Amino acid sequence: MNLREKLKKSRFALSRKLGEVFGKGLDENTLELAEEILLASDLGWELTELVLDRFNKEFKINSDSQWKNILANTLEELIPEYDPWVPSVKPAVTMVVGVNGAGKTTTIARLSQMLKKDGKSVLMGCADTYRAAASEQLALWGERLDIEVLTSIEGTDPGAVTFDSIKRAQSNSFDHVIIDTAGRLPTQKGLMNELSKVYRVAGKAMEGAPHRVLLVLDGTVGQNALPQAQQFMEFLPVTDLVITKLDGTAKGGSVFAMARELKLPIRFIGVGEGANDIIPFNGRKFVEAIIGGND
Ligand SMILES: Nc1nc2c(ncn2[C@@H]2O[C@H](COP(=O)(O)OP(=O)(O)OP(=O)(O)O)[C@@H](O)[C@H]2O)c(=O)[nH]1
Ligand SMILES: [Mg+2]
Repeated sequence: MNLREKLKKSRFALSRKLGEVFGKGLDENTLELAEEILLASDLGWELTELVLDRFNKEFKINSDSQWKNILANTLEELIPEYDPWVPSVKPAVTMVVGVNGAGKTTTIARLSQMLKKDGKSVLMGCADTYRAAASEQLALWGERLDIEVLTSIEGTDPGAVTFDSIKRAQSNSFDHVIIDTAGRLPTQKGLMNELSKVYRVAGKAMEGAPHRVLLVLDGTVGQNALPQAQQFMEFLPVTDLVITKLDGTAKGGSVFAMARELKLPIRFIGVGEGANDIIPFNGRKFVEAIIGGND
């Protein structure tokens, strides 16, 4: 997969535009224009100031590679290398949460496929018992990717499906269980309490479960997703982030703001609608894709 191609909107909005500004030589307008571009790519106020400060201090010669190096180094420093996300237990239980339409179900299907390709067995459990079509959607992915699914009936208890999924995975020696949950807004307190309950039920089915709680964020929302993410984190011990739809946005800069503000590992990013359009996130590669090389 060509990451640079997938992230071309962000690349264009950040790197290409900055290239144009710096290419004209340095004058008093340069940094002001750079500021506008950095803010538009959703880097956020603090990070934008940080980058401008570096430009101000370090930019001396008018060479293309120099501003790129300054920007790339500054952004790369914000993203540490992460430990592996999969715990060494069997089954490893992952719960996936987020607001409506963020890309949870798609992420689960793609993640399961990735694990399957890695030789792992996966059970996808549908604890989204709200939407009539939720179970069918997951079942369809299951058929398509040849991955087992535990479906649920609309209106039933999401905790029950979670419990059954983990028990089935235990008795059939699955490596992974990934639990899909219904989309909800953190302001919907009843639904949020229900999510906490699903979390607790998982722990009753298997000690220590769920081992990972992935919060899926819609990348097109950019930094505006931050308060929502923080509210989710108040209800649940979220362990990792997934940022989807980065193919459809010029706000790729928000990834750095998220990493900085939420202090959680960004594990995967979604860069398209296809079954393979999820990739393990790597800060250096991400920076390279939106800044590195020539256009
Ligand atoms: N372009 C693009 N589209 C995506 C990506 N990830 C998900 N989508 C699309 O976003 C839409 C919603 O995805 P779902 O996986 O159903 O989202 P969800 O969070 O499960 O939604 P609810 O269960 O209704 O809360 C679908 O049309 C997906 O194809 C991505 O990385 N890029
Ligand atoms: Mg869903």
